[in-house]
Amino acid sequence: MKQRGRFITLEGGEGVGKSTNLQWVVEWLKQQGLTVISSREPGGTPRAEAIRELLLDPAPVEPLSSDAELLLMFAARAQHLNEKILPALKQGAWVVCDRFTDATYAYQGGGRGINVERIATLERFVQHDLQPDLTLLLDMPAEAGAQRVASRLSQSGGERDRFEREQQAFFSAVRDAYLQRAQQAPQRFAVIDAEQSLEAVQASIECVLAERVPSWMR
Ligand code: Z5A
Repeated sequence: MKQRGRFITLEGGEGVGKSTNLQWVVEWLKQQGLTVISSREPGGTPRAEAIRELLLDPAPVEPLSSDAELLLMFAARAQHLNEKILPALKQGAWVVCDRFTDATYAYQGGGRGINVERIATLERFVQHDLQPDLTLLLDMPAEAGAQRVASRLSQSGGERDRFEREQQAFFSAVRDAYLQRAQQAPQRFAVIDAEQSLEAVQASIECVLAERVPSWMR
């Protein structure tokens, strides 16, 4: 029987560099001879991407309640897990994902103020005992992340999504919740200073990967 693949997630507030570094992590793992797929949340499969559209819609026909937002996050996750993540891990592929359930604790828990016990109940229902093997938390002050997003949007002419329209206080609460999660599970999390240059961020990530990945390949 094939050895189960490993599950690595990238987390952090807006603009911290998750998308930029995700591909770099994938390439690093491939260079070790591993079979790797990348994905993102919310989304990752056609139906889960359709739910993402609902969640990010900057001008919804009616406000989205916090409870509906939470349930849609887990609906998308259930689909993503069953259709993509679990089959890939079972076949021995490694999965690198831009956000996962820590984002729910940070945004719906920290940002929206939903009780963490309710989130934990849904987490158990959808994931059973699945947890990422490693979570790279790219951390920087919320204001700095917002500046990166603003300059990216001014270059691309893109529109802010429903989350990107939130206030600074929301993003500061998100950051605090992420850091609290990292403190609660230090063996799973690696906190990376995302304010450094891209080269320095990638050097920090490489240290973490070089320390953990070889033992998982034996
Ligand atoms: N959400 C939720 O509420 N609950 C959940 O359970 C889940 C998600 C799963 C969609 O996420 C939204 O869903 C998200 C939370 C919510 N909303 N927010 N905010 P998303 O991942 O699609 O959106 P995002 O977090 O806003 O991603 P982003 O803005 O694309 O940020 P990023 O991927 O972390 O950053 P980036 O695009 O790689 O980099 C941003 C810019 O900075 C870009 O121009 C880079 O070239 C630049 N950059 C990156 N690194 C550096 C360094 N080191 N130095 C200088 N410049 C850099």
